Amino acid sequence: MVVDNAAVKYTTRDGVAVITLNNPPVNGLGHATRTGIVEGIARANSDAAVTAIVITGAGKAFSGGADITEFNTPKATQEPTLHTVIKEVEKSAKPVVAAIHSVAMGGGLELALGAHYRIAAPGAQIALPEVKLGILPGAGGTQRLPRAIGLEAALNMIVSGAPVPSEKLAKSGLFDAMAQGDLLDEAVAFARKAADKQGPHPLVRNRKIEHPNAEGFLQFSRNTVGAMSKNYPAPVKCIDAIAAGVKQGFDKGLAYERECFVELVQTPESHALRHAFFGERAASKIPDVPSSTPMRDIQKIAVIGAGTMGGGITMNFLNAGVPVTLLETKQEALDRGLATIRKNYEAQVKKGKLTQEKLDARMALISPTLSYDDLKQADLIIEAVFEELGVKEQVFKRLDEVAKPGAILASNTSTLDVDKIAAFTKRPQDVVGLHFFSPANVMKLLEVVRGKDTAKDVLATVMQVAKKIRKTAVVSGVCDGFIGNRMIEQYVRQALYMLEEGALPAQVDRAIEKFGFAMGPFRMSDLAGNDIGWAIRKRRYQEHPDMKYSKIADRLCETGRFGQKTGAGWYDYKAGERAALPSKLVDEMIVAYSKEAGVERRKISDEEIVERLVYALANEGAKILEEGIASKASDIDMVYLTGYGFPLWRGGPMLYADTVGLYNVARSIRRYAQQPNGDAWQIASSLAERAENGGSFN
Ligand code: T1G
Repeated sequence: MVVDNAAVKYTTRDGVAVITLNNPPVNGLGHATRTGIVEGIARANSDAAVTAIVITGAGKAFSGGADITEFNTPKATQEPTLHTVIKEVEKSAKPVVAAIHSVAMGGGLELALGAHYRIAAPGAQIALPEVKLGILPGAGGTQRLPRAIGLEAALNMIVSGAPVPSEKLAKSGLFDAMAQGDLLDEAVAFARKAADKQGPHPLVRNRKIEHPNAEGFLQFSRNTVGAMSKNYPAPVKCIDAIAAGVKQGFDKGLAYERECFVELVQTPESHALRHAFFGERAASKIPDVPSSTPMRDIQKIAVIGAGTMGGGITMNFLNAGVPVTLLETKQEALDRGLATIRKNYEAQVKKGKLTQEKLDARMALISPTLSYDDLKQADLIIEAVFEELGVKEQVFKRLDEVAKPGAILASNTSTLDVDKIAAFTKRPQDVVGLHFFSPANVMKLLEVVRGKDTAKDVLATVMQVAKKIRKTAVVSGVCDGFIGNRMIEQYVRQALYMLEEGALPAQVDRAIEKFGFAMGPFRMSDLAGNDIGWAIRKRRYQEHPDMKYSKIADRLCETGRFGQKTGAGWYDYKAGERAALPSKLVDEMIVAYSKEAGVERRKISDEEIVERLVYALANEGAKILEEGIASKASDIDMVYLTGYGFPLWRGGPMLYADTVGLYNVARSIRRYAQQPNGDAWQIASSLAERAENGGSFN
């Protein structure tokens, strides 16, 4: 007999009720699913023909946990809550067996922990990943998992949130059996046998937590984890909830866990982490490119240019086991590029992160060549040659001659117009920008630059390639600097103005690094090379003579202080060291410059520094949204979280502006617009409008 509600299937088989969660894509435990389980348990217990119960999941998961799309909505706490569901499972007079496959995470694992028995298929991912969302297991996981697998193993799983393959937990006490063949068949047979057993069925909650020195272990863990997670409240709370159960027993521990959950789910850090979780997935969805868009078959990759970028790009594909034809114009450049790739891998072998055989296998995937003819069969060709339009023109004209029809031609340009590059070919529909960030084999961010003619299947294809090489791909339209660099330009502009107005490099960097940026603008510039910004500003002065800039950075570059590569930049550097030492000479140069510019230096607070840098990003991001260069605010946040060292626990510039309140952001921007250099603050109309009507970006 089959009784379906929206998200749960109920069938009976050999006297066993099978409750199948059916809430694609991962059987999130939304309200309908939770209701279906409770009803299923009640139905089974009232059916005399039924002796036992199996709970399992349809599709690609047992359950991926609570339905995070319900968070902070009434449905999340609408009865039956997951607590109620698990209580009904534990109270069932007939034995309940959880049949686990593929994924049992978060609330999904907590549901399984409430069952009397658990049987798992090998290869299932088992986790309590709540801490990665800035919360903690909120349906008994901090109380049952330590009782199921022991205090230390449970604490490690809960605090790390990392998945463990089910077979690794086979002997942990979590599973009563591992499936050898068909999981459901074996679960039903197991359930029938369990029904024959007399007496109450076992409950995880009744097990004891054995540990020789629980108090000491918990205190040690709390100190270590506390020190490592200063910007995130959840990890320590996980330990506190576990400790409450150890010290005060299951029920008090459960109540305390609940308190912690309610507190954490409201924190801005959890909001930011959930925003990033969904933002990462939303980025791969392009509004006018349906997910059903057919993709081109990409088997053969070619990279043109074996320099820093070309080498790094190549490594991404080698790491994914994809062969690459690597083209250079001169043998020594090719040899140098190959040597650099090998050196990078050897460094990983030294650190024990890579085996020698893996290194050899990856290097063997490279087909070096000096001839364009070897690119004839490539399905995707990525050029990473010198950033100059004339050079790109030669490359793309040549590609147009040799590349097979349907090959995707991608440019790694970071500043040039992808439409102009596409126009060098007779196939602009096959041209796209793939802007990797240096070091290309490390940085997760990949800006996919969509030209006006770029075909939809090309976009769909490169988004899939990005996923394969584990990049966070964000689609950008064509504009100067695309999304990330266009916004960082306004950020740097404010940084330079603040030097002119009274701040010094170390103060600006310290303030924004305290806010959470991995690196402030001046340390960053010294690392990347001040001459790069200088070249862009020179171009800018030609293209936009109206855009005012503080000339202070040009002064620095005129003295040859390009940063770490010249041993001196905004900071001084001891030979061979990377520590940025405030430079008296540069500070004096800055003070002299203010005088020359007739600017009265004043004390600038850290708060003003952070506001002007971060709001400059949000304001430019708003304009990028208005122009359709980015399709959603979360895309802009993903660019900054994965490519520019923006603090994850603040969720990105757009979410941060929402958190501050756009009304307050607009007020601050208007105040800065009244100050010297205030003409840089042209408030974005969409920001002003949202500020007026209480709107937000996300
Ligand atoms: N709720 C709702 N949707 C979810 C989801 C969830 N828990 N997990 C994934 N999705 C969506 C995701 O947004 C995407 O949607 C699609 O499923 C495929 O995801 C009380 C409160 C399960 C390992 O943190 O780690 O339980 O883009 O691309 O690579 O204590 O998703 O297709 O529209 O990632 O195969 C705890 C989070 C929740 C698990 C599958 N659970 N999910 O990976 O697919 S809090 C988690 C994942 C909780 C309890 C607490 C992964 C996955 P769309 P995907 P995948």
